[in-house]
Amino acid sequence: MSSQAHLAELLKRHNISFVAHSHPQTTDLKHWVQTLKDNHPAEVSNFAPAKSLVLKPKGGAVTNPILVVALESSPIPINPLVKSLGNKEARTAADDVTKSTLGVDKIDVTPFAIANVQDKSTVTVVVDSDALTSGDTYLAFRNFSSESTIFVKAAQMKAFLSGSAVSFTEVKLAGLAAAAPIGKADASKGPKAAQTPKAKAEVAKADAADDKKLIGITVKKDDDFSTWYQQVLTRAEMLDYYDISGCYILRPWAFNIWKVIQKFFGGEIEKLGVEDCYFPMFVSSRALNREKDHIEGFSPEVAWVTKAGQSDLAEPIAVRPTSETVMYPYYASWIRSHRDLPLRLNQWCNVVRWEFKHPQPFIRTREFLWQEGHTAFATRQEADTEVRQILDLYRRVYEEYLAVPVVPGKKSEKEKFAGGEYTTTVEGFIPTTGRAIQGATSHCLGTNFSKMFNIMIENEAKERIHVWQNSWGLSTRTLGVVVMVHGDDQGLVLPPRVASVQVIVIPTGITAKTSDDERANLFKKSEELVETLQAAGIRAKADLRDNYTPPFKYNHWELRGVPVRLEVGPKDLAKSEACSFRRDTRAKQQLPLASIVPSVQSLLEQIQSDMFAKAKKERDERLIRLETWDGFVDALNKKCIVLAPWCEREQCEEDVKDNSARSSAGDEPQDEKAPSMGAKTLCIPFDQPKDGVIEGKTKCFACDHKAKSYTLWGRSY
Ligand code: 86X
Repeated sequence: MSSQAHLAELLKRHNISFVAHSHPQTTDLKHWVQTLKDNHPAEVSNFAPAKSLVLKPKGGAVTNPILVVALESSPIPINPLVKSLGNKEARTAADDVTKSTLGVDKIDVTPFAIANVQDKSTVTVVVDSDALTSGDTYLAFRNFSSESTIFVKAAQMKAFLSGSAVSFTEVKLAGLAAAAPIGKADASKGPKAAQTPKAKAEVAKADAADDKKLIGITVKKDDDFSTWYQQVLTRAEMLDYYDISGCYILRPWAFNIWKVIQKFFGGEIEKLGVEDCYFPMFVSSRALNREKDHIEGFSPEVAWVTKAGQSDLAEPIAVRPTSETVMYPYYASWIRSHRDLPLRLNQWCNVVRWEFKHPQPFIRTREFLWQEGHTAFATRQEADTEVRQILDLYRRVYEEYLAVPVVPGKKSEKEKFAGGEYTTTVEGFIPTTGRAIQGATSHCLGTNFSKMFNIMIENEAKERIHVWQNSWGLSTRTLGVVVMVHGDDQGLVLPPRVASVQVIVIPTGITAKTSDDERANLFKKSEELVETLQAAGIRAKADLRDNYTPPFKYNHWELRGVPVRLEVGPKDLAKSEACSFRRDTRAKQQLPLASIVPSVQSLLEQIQSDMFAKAKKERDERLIRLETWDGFVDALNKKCIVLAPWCEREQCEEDVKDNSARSSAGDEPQDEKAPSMGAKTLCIPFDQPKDGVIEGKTKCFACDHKAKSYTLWGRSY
């Protein structure tokens, strides 16, 4: 079997999807790269050529190879790299070593060769973090001994490596190379060999810079927002990529925020009389299709289960994209009289919508978590009241917990949920991209669904009437919004109310002269401080790891967005103080330990309200009020949203969208790099300007009709 066929077989066996591409034999890496540039399959337009190299640590066992996978364009600084892994030196492995350990010839090495290794714990795999910045990018792997290339998505390769038992690390190779001393063939004799105190200090500084490169955020939020967002999410350990496009792993650091939202919102709806429940995730096609009319537009997104093992199911079963069709047949059977009302149920669950637009973690994913509330009332008025109560709770989730300002309002006819009577929404804003984002929705379904599902009661006047229904949902999109709004070039910035660690205590000021007793005392005092804070209900934690320096720990917790750091050093203790650092402004302040609890409490509250005020100021500065079309497209291009008087006609809304699209071709943008999309209405804010529309007088900003309301417009997610 040719090596290429072998690789294809191997990938199939591991369920890794790939694209195989034949081309003329290539002579060397450069030639190969050029060949791919000139001629590659259309579906992999977004790809990066990769190279693989096998190293054998010097003095290490022949059977403990290091497999390095890098972008073709990245340098592989061998010695700095192996040193960062804790080895002394290494050299490229000889042909026979490669063959005996990875089961392939040196020229055929790819990361997938580890499938051939019996004891995977013997192999270390290092992947160039630049190769992983976008999980959706295809990596091209060349099989030198054949005439073809295999393309695999970076996320798939990563998932394959993470799922195997090899020790797998990501390293920023370009950063390592930059930090390596120039002109030294042997880097091991470089920095660490420094002898004078000054040279040692320089080395320490360079090492710290190195550490930061490897683990920190390497791009600026304003320069490359999408890479920044991916790096923040993965390096702050909120999320990991998965080997199915559009699906992501929510790690505890993210899930803890979700739990805070669940606790607040769950508690509030309980007070309103809503009860939690759980319905199955599967829907029969018969049930799903009862809602045909408005399902129609959504049907390409429905995921179906068609098989159990190898045998086809008698009937395919859908995975819920939302639960109206799952729940309402049972509402029909449970609701008989007005005494059965109101029926108010909520469930926290996952839903699946197989979208084909560009996925983005938390913001647009194929599976997501949400709560969906489904309620039924005897009267329109009760339903109306609830719609607004729930919407106000959504506003509070964003404003009081996530410190993100939102605009509550009503959706236009074009943007509302087609199955309902009207839709209300809270609209957020991402300043960096200038795009608005729907935060949550609360719908009045009217009697549309009760008519479809025969949900009827006999009212007090003994008339058979259809019940009034609402549905409302808030999803894990919230987590994406909080990251996008507050994060900075150092990483995540968490609002205190949702941070699972609000205060990180770090002992510092330990030098060679510090005695063991002094050091022990510092650690003890740090622990006591944490206990004091915890007793007052503050989510505090001490970082007492002894294998990391204080600056390393500072970076570690800053990247993860912890709102407050307390540094405790011998000098602070001598004065009975701690030094506080706030993540949002980076301001430092000495705090007396005697009053540490109230000081930290008020600091956390201050941070929470300052973060909201800052986000609101930024949003308000980009919310432009216009009376006419003049300046509309210009405002959008300057990353603003616009409040303008509008006639509320659907045709007008479509015209605005067309006339504000930068290019008429391709309406949906791939991501924020393509801000050419047209503007949509975001909502008709409930809070209308004081000097608002004068009925019959004020003109629509976009056409010759009379305006009905001030409406918020913008490019949106
Ligand atoms: C609309 C409406 C509503 C309960 C909410 O917005 C909040 C919580 N549901 C959801 N919607 C669909 O009905 C829908 C249906 C199918 Cl089949 C689909 F594939 C996607 C959908 N997306 C949204």
